[in-house]
Amino acid sequence: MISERMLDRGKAGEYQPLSNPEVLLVLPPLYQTGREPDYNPKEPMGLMYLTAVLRQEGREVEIFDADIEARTIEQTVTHILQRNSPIVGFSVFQRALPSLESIVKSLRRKNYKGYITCGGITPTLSFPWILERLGGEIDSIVLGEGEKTLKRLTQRVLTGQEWKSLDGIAYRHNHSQVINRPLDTVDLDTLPFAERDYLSFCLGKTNYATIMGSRGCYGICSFCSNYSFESIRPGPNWRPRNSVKVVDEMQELYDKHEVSVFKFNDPNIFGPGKKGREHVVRICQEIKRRGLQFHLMGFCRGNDVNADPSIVQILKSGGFERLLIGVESSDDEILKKFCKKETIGEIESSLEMLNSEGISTVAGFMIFNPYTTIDSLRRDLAYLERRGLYPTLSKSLRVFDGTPIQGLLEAEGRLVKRDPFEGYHDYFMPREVAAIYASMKSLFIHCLDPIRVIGQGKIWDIKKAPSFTERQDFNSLAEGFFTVESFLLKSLIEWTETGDFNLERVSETLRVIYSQLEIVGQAISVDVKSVIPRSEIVAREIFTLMKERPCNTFHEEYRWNRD
Ligand code: B12
Ligand code: SF4
Repeated sequence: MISERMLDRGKAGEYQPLSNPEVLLVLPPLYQTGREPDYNPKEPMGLMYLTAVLRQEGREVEIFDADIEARTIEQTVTHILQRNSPIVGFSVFQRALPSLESIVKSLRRKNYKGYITCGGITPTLSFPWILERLGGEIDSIVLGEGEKTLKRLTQRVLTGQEWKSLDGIAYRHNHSQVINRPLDTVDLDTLPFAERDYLSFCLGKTNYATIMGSRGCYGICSFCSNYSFESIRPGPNWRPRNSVKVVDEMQELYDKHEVSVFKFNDPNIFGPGKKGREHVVRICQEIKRRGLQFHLMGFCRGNDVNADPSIVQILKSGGFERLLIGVESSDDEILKKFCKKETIGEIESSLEMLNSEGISTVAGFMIFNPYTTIDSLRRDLAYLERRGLYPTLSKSLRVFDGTPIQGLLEAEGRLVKRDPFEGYHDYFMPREVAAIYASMKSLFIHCLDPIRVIGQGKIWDIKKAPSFTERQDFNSLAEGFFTVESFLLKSLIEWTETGDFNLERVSETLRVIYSQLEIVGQAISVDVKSVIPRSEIVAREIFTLMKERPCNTFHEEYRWNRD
């Protein structure tokens, strides 16, 4: 059966019956030009869970991850029109908003009459912007976890029933926005295992599958969307799955598809306190009890390792080889502003404990953030070098809607709100720091990114090691990129402090950087000279940025339609 909306859309005689699948779940491409994603192609977990609950109800559902398939906007639209499902649901990251807009508008222009909904962290926290811009084309936005809501929405839409009274959705009505009350919490253990439609695709690229042992995080870091996302519904912010079921799911993937490398997508593998740690202990013990030889990676906070150092051995015995820990800054005052609730000393001690037992660590780090000073840049850089950590340096803290830091910066009078369809919110920064950031970005856009575009396939090959510990080549590649960025950053700091620079000095620095880039290029078979502009061009841009200091924010444009 068709929905009222579908009939509304067509003029008399124009209605075309919509076909199977009943629901098409789409991840729009972040890049609009058909460029391969710049992250490890990961299975779209959110859509996989939604698919699982709908299929459990007997619904015909397809997932179309246009991002990891590197589709253009046009190809994405064509595919959606070909499938012509009565319901299309988009899962949206902030930087995919421009793609969402193009796709949805094109679908409606081309007379797609089905029901369009969307969900995810960005739609949940930035829904007023989406409704304002696309409320005429998109029927509803699902707020928070989607399993229960999408199931009910699908039932109503496909049977032509009224859907506007459903909990957990927002929609536009005439010129106002209607926000229904949030839905109750999903009981994770009642959910079926995630559907694995993209498993072989992702295994082919990265050699690992993703898994979730829990949802949410007990942390309250001010820059993180997770807290706000989880807080829109009643109940605790962190919820574990039954540990035996988690291992059952992993074992099923091992038995059926020989998957032995897993990445935990949990924002934090540990829950709060002793009980929260015991959840991970149980998973590790269950893996060990079954004699499964897994290679595992996950995200966690340092304080959980410090609170009970015996956890390190347990993690190791379960197969954890690598943990990503958000260090963010080496400055305790900045960590306080971030509400990290731990000091750099504490975070370091957790890294050391893990490393001493042979568990490697990857650090999340935001060297450019609202509290960055020339001094903090120097200290952070020294810290990263001392610890042998190689994060990307040309990225700044992004202020997402609904995060505590957004309120904080607004209260400080430093927030420059931007429509998320156009870019990230900006915040005022001292001009000399903003000039350094703009210069780092210049190197990234002109040199590092084009090299990555060409070398992406090779980068994935390097990452496709049989275990996380065997990714030595990738570590040296990360070190190569870091060497280039840190060399420029050090020069920029020095020029700012001394004022002693001119075009010739900048050009000289760029020539050194270009020779470092040659080495990086060789590692990923990229003929660097053929993909980047002459060094004088980049040198001139950086010189001008440093001399004229034209910016007072870490301003960034979305470039996805150009890259
Ligand atoms: C894997 C991952 C990625 C992958 C995503 C791959 C993929 N296809 O899913 C990639 C590498 C692309 C990625 C990129 C980034 N990420 Co990320 N990522 C994650 C991570 C670790 C897991 C996501 C996941 O699997 N969640 C589990 C599933 C079940 O939840 P879900 O996706 O939210 O889906 C549920 C609901 O949202 C909803 N839903 C989702 N889609 C839809 C669609 C419909 C139709 C409906 C009805 C419902 C619905 O229902 C789902 C089931 O309940 C999360 C942490 C986390 N666990 O959430 C961070 C996280 C989401 N990422 C984060 C960040 C900061 C980033 C980056 C900005 C990093 C960077 N500096 O570049 C980018 C850009 C994202 C952006 N906003 O623009 C932040 C928040 C981002 C934000 N505010 O949007 C998080 C929370 C991590 C953190 N703690 O900081 N990320
Ligand atoms: S620990 Fe990680 S997931 Fe948890 S609130 Fe902080 S940044 Fe977010």
